Amino acid sequence: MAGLATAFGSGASTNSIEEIRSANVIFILGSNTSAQHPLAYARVIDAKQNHGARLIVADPRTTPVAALADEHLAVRPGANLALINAMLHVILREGLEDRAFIAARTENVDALRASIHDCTPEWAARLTGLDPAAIRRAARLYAAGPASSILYCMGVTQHVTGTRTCAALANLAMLCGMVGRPSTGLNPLRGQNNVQGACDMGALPETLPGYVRAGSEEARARFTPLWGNFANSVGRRLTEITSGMRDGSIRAAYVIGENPLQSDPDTQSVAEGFRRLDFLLVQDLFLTPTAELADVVLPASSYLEKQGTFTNTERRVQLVNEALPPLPGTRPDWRILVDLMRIMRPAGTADAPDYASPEAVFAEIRKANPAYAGMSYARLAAHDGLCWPCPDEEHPGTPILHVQTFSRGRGLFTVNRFDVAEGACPGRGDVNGGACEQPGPDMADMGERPDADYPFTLITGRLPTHYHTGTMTRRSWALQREAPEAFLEMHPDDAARLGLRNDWKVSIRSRRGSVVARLHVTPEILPGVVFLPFHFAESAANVLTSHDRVDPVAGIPALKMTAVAVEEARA
Ligand SMILES: Nc1nc2c(c(=O)[nH]1)N[C@H]1C(S)=C(S)[C@@H](COP(=O)(O)OP(=O)(O)OC[C@H]3O[C@@H](n4cnc5c(=O)[nH]c(N)nc54)[C@H](O)[C@@H]3O)O[C@H]1N2
Ligand SMILES: Nc1nc2c(c(=O)[nH]1)N[C@H]1C(S)=C(S)[C@@H](COP(=O)(O)OP(=O)(O)OC[C@H]3O[C@@H](n4cnc5c(=O)[nH]c(N)nc54)[C@H](O)[C@@H]3O)O[C@H]1N2
Ligand SMILES: [Mo]
Repeated sequence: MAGLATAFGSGASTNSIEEIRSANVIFILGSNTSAQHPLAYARVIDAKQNHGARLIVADPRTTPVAALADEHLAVRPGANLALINAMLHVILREGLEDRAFIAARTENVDALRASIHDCTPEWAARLTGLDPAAIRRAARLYAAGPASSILYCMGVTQHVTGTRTCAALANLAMLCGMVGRPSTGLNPLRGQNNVQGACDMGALPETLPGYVRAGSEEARARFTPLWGNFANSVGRRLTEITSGMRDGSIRAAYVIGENPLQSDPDTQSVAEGFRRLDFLLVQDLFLTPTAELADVVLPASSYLEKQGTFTNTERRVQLVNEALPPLPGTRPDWRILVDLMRIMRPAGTADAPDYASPEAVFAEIRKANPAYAGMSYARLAAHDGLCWPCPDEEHPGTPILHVQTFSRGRGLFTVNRFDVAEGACPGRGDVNGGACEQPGPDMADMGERPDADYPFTLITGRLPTHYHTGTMTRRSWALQREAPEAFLEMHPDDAARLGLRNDWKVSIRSRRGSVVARLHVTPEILPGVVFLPFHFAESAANVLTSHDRVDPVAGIPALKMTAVAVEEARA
């Protein structure tokens, strides 16, 4: 969101999923689309097989969507930004840019031009491991369009260069005039069914509903009429919360629908933080590892047992209805929150608001976030959802953003350097010689790079058959049958060199800890890179990952780049 908001003024997906079908070129980065976003993938297949679309996929692994690609760019983990900057270089060098669009709709192109002057495909080849000719072909394909659509996911954002790479992708789209038209744009595939909705509601440390900056005068003026006095201040990011637990600046926590003991990086330090709390409240469907540490657990009802809205990746707000009554002893999250608010109101103050129903909550959402103002439960039901912004009750919703102008007026080209000093040591500021325009503390390196002791780069991620920490999917016998245990993907050359065979149990060790998993030898991953899903508590990938390597702007941990050693597990 930070990368796109800087460029466009809005951090949301620009186009709708259905438009993927009619794209001429689809450029997918760091997304295992068939496994994680099957509905988007169905449109990719249709575009490719029935409408002649060309497909470019950047991924260190030969995922099913990469196997389908006309151009598979098997980029080294952490090097996306070098790839994109080289594509920008080729486009400008060969005059493939959309000059009319740049002149009419954007600003700062000269700064971009100067910044990527030396980012030749040959320069990028050293960092990405890619053939310079392949980078040139990808740049030409993307620029030719006429409608080119970019989809990306966690292989882009879960790196220390995540925000800069998103901003660089915005540069790419603007340079070729691929924004504001059907089947173009920049489409971050949102992870959960309602992560877009959570952001729209202000569930981000820096923003309140509608992306109003927390702590600002605008926030005070906008929300005081709705809420009276409220905590108008910037919060902490995820990794800052767990470090706050460790240093004692956070004493209590209320965890709703999240299992940080397995999903946050560096499990040991996360557990240490949670154990230091004076009070932990967990609200979940199941007794997760996090809930086991709690002082109080509030059992919540599942999505099947409640009413409300979800806002999906294309900004479509959809109504869901109660299909089953809540299990005895559980309540929907909204009801628990409202009840807690009533109990916790300071003595002598007016009654906390009592919302009679989810629809009453939605009525307040419409007031708090103008993008939702024109939506009602009746309209959402009648239209199969509406895409925001939808400012009034006559408005049909907005599947495509930035059609006439960008949310910020002109689209802003940004400088996103990716400079690796030759032979620089890992862990120091060896990438980005401070030339990045994004704010941020010490410019991080490109992640934890391999060395003699930890020679492999570990990517952590997902399987099609499980969901995150597995607290839900591992209770399904059918899904368990398909994927009963963790496995580590490794290239045959690496396995041969280490004398390891398929199906052996191996131990994977990082600077933080070690786990055991079964070895899966496959040519569908780059040599030197290994992949471990994070679904399995008994082989928990986040025991290995690091919490102090984060994107300096967004604070996202570098979950896709951990240096590890692999050896036979003899225990
Ligand atoms: N079945 C299932 N579906 C899900 C989920 C689930 O747990 N299970 N989770 C949902 C959520 S919340 C999310 S966020 C999404 C995540 O969806 P994805 O991001 O698609 O899934 P990941 O497995 O995390 O990683 C995606 C790909 O990034 C690649 N990658 C790693 N490093 C790099 C890099 O440096 N460059 C490039 N170009 N690629 C790289 C990996 O090889 C991997 O194939 O899925 C959602 N959908
Ligand atoms: N190493 C590594 N770590 C990662 C990632 C990675 O790629 N690699 N990806 C990261 C990403 S993108 C994500 S999104 C996170 C996901 O991390 P988490 O969100 O912590 O993982 P989940 O297993 O989805 O946990 C969700 C919990 O919510 C509960 N739940 C489900 N529905 C409801 C409900 O309606 N109400 C309540 N109260 N609870 C409910 C479930 O039982 C479950 O315990 O993991 C992150 N961590
Ligand atoms: Mo996610």
